[in-house]
Amino acid sequence: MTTKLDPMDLYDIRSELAEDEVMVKDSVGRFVDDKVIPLMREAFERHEFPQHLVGEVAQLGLLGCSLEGYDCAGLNSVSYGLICQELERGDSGLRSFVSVQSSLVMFPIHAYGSEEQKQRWLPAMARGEAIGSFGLTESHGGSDPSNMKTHAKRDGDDWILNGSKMWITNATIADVAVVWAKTDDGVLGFLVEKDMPGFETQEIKNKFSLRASVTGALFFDNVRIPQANVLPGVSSLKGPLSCLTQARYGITWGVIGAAQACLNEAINYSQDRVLFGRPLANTQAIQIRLADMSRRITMAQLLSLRLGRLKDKGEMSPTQVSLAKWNNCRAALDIARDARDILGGAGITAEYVPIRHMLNLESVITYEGTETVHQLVVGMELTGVNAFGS
Ligand code: TGC
Ligand code: FAD
Repeated sequence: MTTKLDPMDLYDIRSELAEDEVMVKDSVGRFVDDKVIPLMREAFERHEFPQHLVGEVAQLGLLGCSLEGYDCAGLNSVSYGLICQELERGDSGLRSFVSVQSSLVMFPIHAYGSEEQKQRWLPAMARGEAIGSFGLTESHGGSDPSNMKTHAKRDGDDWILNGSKMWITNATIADVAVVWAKTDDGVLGFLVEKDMPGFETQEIKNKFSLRASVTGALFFDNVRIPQANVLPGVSSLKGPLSCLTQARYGITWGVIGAAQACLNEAINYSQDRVLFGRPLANTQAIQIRLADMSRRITMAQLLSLRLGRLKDKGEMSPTQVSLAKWNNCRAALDIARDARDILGGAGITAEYVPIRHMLNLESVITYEGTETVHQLVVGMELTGVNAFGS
């Protein structure tokens, strides 16, 4: 063998990227190496989201980066994917923050909001001065949002909102929550502001996953919402589900970063660790396991790049996103678990990254549609039969 390949990029995906995409990847990569990785272990251990990073993330233009106008960067979808990949190489919690702000809050305001709503929220959110959350899931069954109980009734020019949402990223730090509720006019998106009377939030404090991210519940007790805070452009489940397609796309890239961090740690550790008179990396069994991680990462990279190019041409289908979300999350979680094992006892400590990524990925494979949900979406495409219901 003559050429030396990049262990994190065996198929030289980098050479498929445009110059501006490489610049985005490298600048976010430097930020993650310098500012994110050094503090994530402690943030995870302390169960704290490093909120002071929000300003720097905003300065880099990463919030709402693929939206046009309103102080957003207007980058293409591949660049957004690369940003997610680099951020999640640091920690899934920071990528989650950017996903929610960009794909689940700024995207619906941009796609379905009034001009006044866009002017009010998008520039402030791009600058990181306002934080958003997205309330779709309810405690009685997140996979089936059509069964939502949260509802709003008209009262003159206002709406009265009642119900609750569970497992909401950024719940207690958000200035505005995009809340999806049933109404006589269909499923509508409400911009619920943090100080509206009757609106309460509560953090979930005992997580063993995504500890460096804020997760919580939202409660609505007769919250009065003016008509001006209702997204006028959508009135069905298509609203929230279209946001999920944006966020799931980013996740397909993000988890590659987590997997790369684990593979990198497993390579380094197995080269240093001497057992039975030779480095672990010199054994056939370990090399096969490392090679298998690399195979899975390479397949995930190729899937996401193809998906991104389709998205940029306006040709990406939700089923294709489901296949990649399922494949890439499964690959990353399996890689993280295997890397943890290659590190032996050391692998259970936060001194090394695999266990943190492994625990985070248990959430990532669950949120934005569980693995089963995405398998059934693909199954429905193949058979034409909806196997979700009874
Ligand atoms: P269904 O009847 O199939 O569709 C209703 C309407 O929505 C349209 N649609 C989509 N549009 C865009 N993208 C998609 N992926 C879409 N899927 C469906 C559809 O065309 C239809 O439009 P219209 O015009 O006819 O009204 O709806 P269903 O309820 O039967 O859907 C089934 C299912 C299981 C696929 C869906 O309910 C589902 O995806 N469930 C999973 C729920 C989920 O993923 N929740 C995520 C919550 S948010 C979150 O986890 C954030 S974590 C963020 C972080 O921290 O990073
Ligand atoms: P359930 O829907 O109860 O699923 C339980 C099990 O049943 C799963 O294994 C599932 O795959 C399986 N299952 C479901 N349907 C079927 C079927 N038809 N056949 C066979 N098996 C099935 N939601 C938001 O709205 N906003 C957020 O910001 C947000 N952030 C989150 C952050 C974290 C850290 C977590 C963990 C979750 C977050 N969620 C958020 C919620 C997330 O989207 C849900 O957890 C997810 O959709 C699954 O819902 P559930 O937890 O109620 O599980």
